[in-house]
Amino acid sequence: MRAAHFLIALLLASPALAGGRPGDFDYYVLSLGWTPSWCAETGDTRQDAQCDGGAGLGFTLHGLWPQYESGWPEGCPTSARPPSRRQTAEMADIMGSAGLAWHEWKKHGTCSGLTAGDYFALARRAFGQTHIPATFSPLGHDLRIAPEAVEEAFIEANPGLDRATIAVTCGQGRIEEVRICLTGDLQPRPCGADVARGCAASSALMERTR
Ligand code: U2P
Repeated sequence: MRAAHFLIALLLASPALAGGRPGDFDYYVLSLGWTPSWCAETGDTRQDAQCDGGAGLGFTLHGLWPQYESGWPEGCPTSARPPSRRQTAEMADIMGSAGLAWHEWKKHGTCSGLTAGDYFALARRAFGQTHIPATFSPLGHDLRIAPEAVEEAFIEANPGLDRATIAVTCGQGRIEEVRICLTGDLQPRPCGADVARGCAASSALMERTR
């Protein structure tokens, strides 16, 4: 009995569902990562080239994630062919690395119901239609900023976005991501409650672009 209760609690607590059905989801989250934060937390230790001086990366495409109204599918069983090396390498200009493109296909792209080529093309279109506010590209100095101010900057730069369609995340005292909620044809739509719950800190650090 105890074990059954534990299993049910575990399932209810887990927002990700391994083995969803490709194409069976409610909306997309376009996730934009602040590269200087990723570098400080992960990339510098790996000596990743996207963190080198002169790389100039600010907000980059983290992923385009099929979502349920609550939670999301991941690692869907699919007959779609995995992307070629060339396809993942071609995403590095906006994602920072081919490795991330591969990971995002396996975890999220397989749930899109699209071929790898169409999934990457859609992700590129979603990223390309989003205007990065001028203050962040490039950011010439370290900035302590309220997450709401990051949201406001994106709303101002992107007519069609409002507070319901965007969320900013933070961690380790840094702004980490901007998440924008989109319909299947990439129109802004309200985020699910789980995605909308963003950074709870009153402010966080955005380090300058390198
Ligand atoms: O937040 C940590 C990681 O969980 C995945 N995630 C999070 C929220 C959400 O709505 N959807 C989602 O997929 C992301 O995993 P990744 O793609 O980085 O492996 C996110 O980084």
